[in-house]
Amino acid sequence: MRSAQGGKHENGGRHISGAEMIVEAEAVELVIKKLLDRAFYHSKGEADFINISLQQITAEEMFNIPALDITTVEVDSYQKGRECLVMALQKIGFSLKKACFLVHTLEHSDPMRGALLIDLHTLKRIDSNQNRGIRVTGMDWCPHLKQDLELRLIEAGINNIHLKEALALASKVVKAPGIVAEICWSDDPDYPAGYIASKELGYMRITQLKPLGDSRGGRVFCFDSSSASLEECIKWLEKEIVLINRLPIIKGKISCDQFMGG
Ligand code: WAQ
Ligand code: MG
Repeated sequence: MRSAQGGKHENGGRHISGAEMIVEAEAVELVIKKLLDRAFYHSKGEADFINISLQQITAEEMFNIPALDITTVEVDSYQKGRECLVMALQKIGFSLKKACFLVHTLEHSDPMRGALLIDLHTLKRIDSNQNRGIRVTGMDWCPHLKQDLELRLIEAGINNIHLKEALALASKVVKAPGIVAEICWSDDPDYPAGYIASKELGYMRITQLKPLGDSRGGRVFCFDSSSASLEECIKWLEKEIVLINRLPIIKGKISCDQFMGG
């Protein structure tokens, strides 16, 4: 599902919300109703364009992958959160300059429904769709895991729809050929948290990456062009169907200073 205000996305409408679900055939009607509700009632505003598309898929077409493990870094301001994000990028091998550039790129990105794909060597944007970016599709949790996931997240005090969807997405993104890291914060004005995901860090949430009330958000995917082909990477992100078949390990919460020091 994708929804926009002021007409279709492709005609310049402002992106309101989007979501992906993989369900058994019997659940389709129910899920369409859920997606419609999400499209209509959103903190970013009222949609006047909604597109819901359905595709039949078979078990043989799907890849199964595990969820990334979750760490939460607690910060008391979004400025501190962004410092922490820069530090995390440095921990996985980026220079300070590159790390700052990537965070700056996300800060100043135009609103869109997809992600910016950035080449790590040139620091240039390499996805071709200027207004849309790369839209990752075709991922969800295995239906039989959803209840246990919910219980684990409730127990950890972090159960919400943003996290569940973002974790599924990031788990897929990190497995893409050539992707070294993803950084993200939500475009929902009432959701200030975001994350960095990579093979080494797993899914590292940062409790504040933007001020409350701000409806600017986005995603940056960092691509190493020396290790994979761009076509393969985009095919994985946009076309392959992935089910998350292993629950995340939920590590404890740490403070920003603990993370910076450790
Ligand atoms: N593929 C690529 N980019 C996307 C996609 C997608 N499927 N969906 C959203 N984006 C981009 C787009 O630019 C949005 O404006 C931006 O990401 C933010 O999307 O653990 O809710 O769906 O507590 O608002 C982080 C959760 C939640 C942190 C992120 O993103 C946590 C979130 P949103
Ligand atoms: Mg959103």
